[in-house]
Amino acid sequence: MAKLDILHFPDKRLRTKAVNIITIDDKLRRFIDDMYETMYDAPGIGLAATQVNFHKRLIVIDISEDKDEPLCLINPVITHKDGVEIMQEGCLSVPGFYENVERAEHITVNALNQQGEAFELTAEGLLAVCIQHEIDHLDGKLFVDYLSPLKRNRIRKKLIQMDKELAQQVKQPSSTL
Ligand code: QAP
Ligand code: CO
Repeated sequence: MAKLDILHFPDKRLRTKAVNIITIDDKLRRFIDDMYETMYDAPGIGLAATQVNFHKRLIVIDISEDKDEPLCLINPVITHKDGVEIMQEGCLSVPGFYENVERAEHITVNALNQQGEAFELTAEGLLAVCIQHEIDHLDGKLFVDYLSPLKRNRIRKKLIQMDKELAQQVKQPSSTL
């Protein structure tokens, strides 16, 4: 198992549209395990392959308190949406920022599991919001896209600064200061 690096907004690679997965084999299943490890370690409740620079349609989610309800969706497609729900969202690709976003309250989604079997899921509340947020990633979309340009630009500038400082810290580890 390995922890994967997470891309941060405004990295252009987060804008890539992911393609459908054709072959579900052991190599892909090992990658899915790495995605779970990365998400649980963060810690986060959802991670899309796009965020770890793998541009295929795959997401992992676990919204449970005890982190023992993993959910993997391969080639997810939302077939039904209704209602409106406003929830505060965050994102591992936008660390430290949380804003309200409006999404569908109830959804039905079709996907494949890790064995390549098709299944259908209906969701509401946090799970419904999380699935919509993660599928957005696969289409190159981020929650900050729903905010005003002013808010989005503030977040962009702060994250560019933060990542610059992080890169400096890596070049000058505390032991050499
Ligand atoms: C998407 O996001 C989501 O800023 C998943 O410093 C979030 O797991 C959907 C995280 C909320 C619906 C509601 C964010 C971790 C995790 C941060 C996440 C951070 C550390 C975000
Ligand atoms: Co996200």
